[in-house]
Amino acid sequence: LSTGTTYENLQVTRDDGVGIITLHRPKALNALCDKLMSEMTQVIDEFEADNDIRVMVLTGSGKAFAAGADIKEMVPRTFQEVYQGNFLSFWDRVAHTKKPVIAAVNGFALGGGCELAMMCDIIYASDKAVFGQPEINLGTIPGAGGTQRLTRAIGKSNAMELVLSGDKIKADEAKQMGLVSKVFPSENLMDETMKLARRIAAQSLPILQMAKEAVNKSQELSLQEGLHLEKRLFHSSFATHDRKEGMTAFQEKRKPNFKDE
Ligand code: CO8
Repeated sequence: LSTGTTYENLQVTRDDGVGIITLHRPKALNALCDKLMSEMTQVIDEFEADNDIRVMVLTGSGKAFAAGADIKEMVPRTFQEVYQGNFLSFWDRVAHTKKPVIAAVNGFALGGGCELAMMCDIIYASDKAVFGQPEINLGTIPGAGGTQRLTRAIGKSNAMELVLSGDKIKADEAKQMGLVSKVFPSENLMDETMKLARRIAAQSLPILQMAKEAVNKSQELSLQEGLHLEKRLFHSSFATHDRKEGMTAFQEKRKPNFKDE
């Protein structure tokens, strides 16, 4: 990442191999306007290509993670424009990152904000987080995974209730449904997220990527195909230095020295 690059809608920092992207558009609760999303795509491309970055963290500033797509920007758009221009098609960049991504949801994660969090690999939430797919109140439906990723995460009845009613849920309910993996007091959220990020960053990157690929494919493949892919990736790990090192270190009762090879 070119040092000193400033973004209109993001704060970008690096810490110990962890690349942190903070959505920062305070006047609109970090609503996802086109500019914000293209800036985020650019930063993710740079982090992906940067050998010093091993894990990414996505969070929001102030009382929101992201309050959704920018409604004011969408008001005048026509069907022809959004269909022919394939509106939102590039907004899923984060879902295609090979490096692990943790969402630290500190406040509102609504509509596209909830969908963005679900594109990440792990969701940690603060006790102030609020999740929902309120698009139905705007006369539209979720457009970036709110009917698909959400249903896989929390089951049909829960997802249907949120999508049809537009109701919001708090962090503890989201945890109970399996949408988020842990909830922390808001002042501890970033510390806890960074602890996890650093622990993940200390592992072998190619092995992390195999694990991530295998878990993600469970959302798309049949059980037989998924088990087959898992087995092949497991076999592939035996082609690496780090697999040999990890098992040898266990045998020798010492810490492994992974080399990403
Ligand atoms: N778009 C544009 N501006 C917004 C948005 C938004 N989504 N959310 C909040 N803002 C603005 C408000 O208009 C307000 O600006 P102003 O002061 O200029 O009027 C400012 O942010 C502060 O908001 P509020 O005064 O409303 O703050 P409150 O604390 O009273 O309420 C809420 C917070 C409950 C979050 C409320 O702002 C709200 O309901 N926001 C809209 C939530 C919503 O409906 N989101 C879904 C949007 S549709 C969508 O996301 C489609 C998904 C497409 C895919 C995206 C791919 C990643």
